[in-house]
Amino acid sequence: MGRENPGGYSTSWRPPEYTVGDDGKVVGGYAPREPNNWGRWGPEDQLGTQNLIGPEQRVAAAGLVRSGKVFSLALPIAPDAPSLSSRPRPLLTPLMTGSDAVVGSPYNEAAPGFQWSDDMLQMPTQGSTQWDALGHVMFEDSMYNGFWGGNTTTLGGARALGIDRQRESFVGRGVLVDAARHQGLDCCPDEQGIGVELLDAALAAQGVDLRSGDMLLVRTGYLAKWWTRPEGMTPEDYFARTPGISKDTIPWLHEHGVSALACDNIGVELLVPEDPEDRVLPLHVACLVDLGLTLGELWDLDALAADCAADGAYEFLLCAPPLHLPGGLGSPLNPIALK
Ligand code: UVW
Repeated sequence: MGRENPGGYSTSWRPPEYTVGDDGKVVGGYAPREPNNWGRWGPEDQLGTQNLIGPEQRVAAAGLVRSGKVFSLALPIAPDAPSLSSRPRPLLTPLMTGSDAVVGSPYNEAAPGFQWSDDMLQMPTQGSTQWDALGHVMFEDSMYNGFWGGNTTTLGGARALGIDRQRESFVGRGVLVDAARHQGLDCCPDEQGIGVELLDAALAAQGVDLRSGDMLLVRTGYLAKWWTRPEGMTPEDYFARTPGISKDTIPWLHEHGVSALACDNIGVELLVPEDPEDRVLPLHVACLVDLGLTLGELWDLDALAADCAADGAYEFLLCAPPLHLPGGLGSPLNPIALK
């Protein structure tokens, strides 16, 4: 990768103009846009907006559990579930099964009468319902709070901003905005930018407010279209037309103290550029790099949304920690909403 041609391949290279300190942070490099949270929770912070959820917010969120209803917001981890073509399908491989026990094997011979099955899962950490780690995205070599993108290596994983840093995060008040139902639709229109106006109107119609530390879930309804897509439609064709969160929400997310944002689409934001002059995936850069605001993708919000429409309660306890995966750049998870 040559610095004369950012993003492209070149045989030439020159050192960057910035330096990197012993703390792994860039000096004299990318300056975050406003709004940003760099330094807000200290120079070493790697939790970002999850700092907005403290004991007080968790206790209050626990008080939202009234009926005991539980909703899994996870897609099945399965080869036919939606994912980018660049991410290999999940592969569940049996390592030891009941058949081995019944037919007989050296293992079973060594433990007469005791029988077991186990298996192995291989999948991209972003290959299903997921959180993006704060280290998932960098801009001009920098990540959230000024950490250098070079802290992540193929062999070493994320030495800063890995998903393991947030293993005790994402437990608090969840608020659902059903952008599709609010418009009287099963699914938001293709390529619709879900902006501040629509979010505010839906929240008002749903009778729920946003409080600092809330995790905001926005349902577009687009996920259901995957299962009924025309034959031959590639994942890329399907994803390209996704409705998504508009970049005009960036100051709004910051002002409301949203601590995480998850959607039922592939990239949270629109994949068609709203403004061709702007940087690529502007919401990813603003949330993950500037604000330290974690993004969740491919969340299945349909059952929860149907229940919210039925009982009128769009707030709940959300318990959605990632796997304890040292150096991981994302994590699959089974988010649970409790009402
Ligand atoms: C990228 O933006 C590259 O991936 P994702 O949509 O999983 O965050």
